[in-house]
Amino acid sequence: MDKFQELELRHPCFSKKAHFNKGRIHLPVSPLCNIQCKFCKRGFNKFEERPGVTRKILKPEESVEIVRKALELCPEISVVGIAGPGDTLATDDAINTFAAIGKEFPELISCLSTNGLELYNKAEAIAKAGVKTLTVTVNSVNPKTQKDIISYINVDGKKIIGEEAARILIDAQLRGIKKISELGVVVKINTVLIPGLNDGEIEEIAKTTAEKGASIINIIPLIPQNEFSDHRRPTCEEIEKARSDAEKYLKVFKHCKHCRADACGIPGKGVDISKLLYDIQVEETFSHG
Ligand code: CLF
Ligand code: SF4
Repeated sequence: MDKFQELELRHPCFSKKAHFNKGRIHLPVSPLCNIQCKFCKRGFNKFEERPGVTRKILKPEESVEIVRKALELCPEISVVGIAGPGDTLATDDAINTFAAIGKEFPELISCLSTNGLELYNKAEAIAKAGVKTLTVTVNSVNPKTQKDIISYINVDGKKIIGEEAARILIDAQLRGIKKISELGVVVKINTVLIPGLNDGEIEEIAKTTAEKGASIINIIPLIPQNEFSDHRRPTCEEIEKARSDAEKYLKVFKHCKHCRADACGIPGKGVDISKLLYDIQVEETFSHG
């Protein structure tokens, strides 16, 4: 059995079957982001079911006990993911967390989700921390489109905007995907489908990322919010078209649940047990997968 076939049995974001009988826990340890996507609205609450939302930020050292508790409540958990609420590589919290989790629970699959800006720079550290699967959100490989999806990026404390920012991000993502794939990590692509912006580019995104080593893609329908609150969601037909465009080059995962940054449980069963893990009062004050 090859590495991908094994993931199809054990990782709920790699196959329909595993999605309905395997669990994942997300550890919300990454507080900051190094770019601004125009559709992103991060927040803290306990009711919204979408990326970028968490009840709290967990400290890396609190993670081991949270995972232990989660496994008691849901022994089907086979994946520990970190997907926010900010970018997992904007700080070292995610890498440090995986290093600790790997020592304590070596049987669990470590899964990281990132915008990819720092992926090339941190690839060795990611592989060394035991990450086995990694998702990069690639919304365009064309700087003229990407510049309309992001407001800015931050590199070494410098804010960069426009096409220059878009070019740097795309270049970092593609170099990062190639490098981390060569280090043996299985790469999944998440693409937010934005009608009128990138819907004609899905085939190109899949072809380009497959050439760099990606194995599978997940098309995520836009949730209109923040600067994109006036945009519309893609229709079911548009989502199907995007999936069949992508399928020419990559396997397509079709069961995504837009998980919160602190989600826990078997995604296909639709029951989130994270409320049982975080016994706290939160203020109502919002990734990645
Ligand atoms: Fe989490 Fe993402 Fe890993 Fe899965 S979620 S970091 S690859 S363990 Fe999965 Fe949730 Fe969709 Fe993400 S259903 S949002 S694709
Ligand atoms: Fe950052 Fe992810 Fe939000 Fe984009 S979607 S701004 S990469 S946290």
